[in-house]
Amino acid sequence: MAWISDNGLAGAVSNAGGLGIIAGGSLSAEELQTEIRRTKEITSKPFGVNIMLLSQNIEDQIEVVCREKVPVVTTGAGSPSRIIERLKSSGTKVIPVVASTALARRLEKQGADAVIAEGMEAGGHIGKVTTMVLVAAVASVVKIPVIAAGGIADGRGLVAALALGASGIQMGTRFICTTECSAHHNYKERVLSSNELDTVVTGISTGHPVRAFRNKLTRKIEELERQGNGVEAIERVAIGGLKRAAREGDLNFGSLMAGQSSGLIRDIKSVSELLEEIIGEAEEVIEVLGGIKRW
Ligand code: TUI
Repeated sequence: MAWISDNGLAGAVSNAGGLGIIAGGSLSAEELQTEIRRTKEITSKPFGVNIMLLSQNIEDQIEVVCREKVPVVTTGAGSPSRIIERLKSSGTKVIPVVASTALARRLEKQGADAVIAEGMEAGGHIGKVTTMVLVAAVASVVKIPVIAAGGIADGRGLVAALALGASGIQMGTRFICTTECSAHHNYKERVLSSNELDTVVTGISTGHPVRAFRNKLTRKIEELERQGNGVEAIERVAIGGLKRAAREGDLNFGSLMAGQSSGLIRDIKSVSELLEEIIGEAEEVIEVLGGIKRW
């Protein structure tokens, strides 16, 4: 969640018992170091950094992560094969996002500590398989823990993920609507007012599918794709879009990346209240399910 998940949000999630993740995005080494050090001031609990594998800065980011002894790295938008060993040798646990069983199997062999099986309900860069199918499929083929992601925003989703064989969940969109999230008010309001049909996937024709709220930017990208334009033309209109959305609150030409779970999100609350609520809901669902008998 580039430009969204910073030290304030990551620190709050770790303090509340989750594993807060700082978005590496396209941060420079210095910027990432600042984020990491501020997170360490907020929390003494483990936290992580996400390395987005399409970023230009990943070599610099890896150096900082190793130097700062960051406990966990998650990766996204590609295969982290070439960076696993370096991270592991500095004591960092590596948890890649996978969008297929093939990659999950390969990364388990290469030493991944767990995998995040992220379905196409998620926001931002996505794969092709739904969470319901991907989590079950990945959990069937690896022995390392599987974390479910994509479309999960409440206790019902948590229990469903556990039923599919996951050991835990990752949430992105739900954390936008927390008091500790620094995203622009307009972004939060867009999540709150949306329903499950308000996101669209652009970029399929270029091989970089991205889910975001439908707006003037996504319509422009769709038009460019229809006309057969390639990555460069699309990048020209999309560049800086995430920052425009998250920092300036530009609802028209910002890239408001969000998952389909935005249709489930109805309030802004603190991270600790949110995690308490989700666990409470999950406990209730488990109790009801425990009472269901075969007829
Ligand atoms: O990475 C994400 N979400 C992102 S990255 C991002 S920045 C961006 N902006 C514009 C275009 C592209 C990226 C915004 N949101 N989520 C994790 C994720 N990883 N979802 C899906 C995947 C994935 C997909 C394919 C991981 C591995 C993979 O492997 C393909 C292969 O090469 O085997």
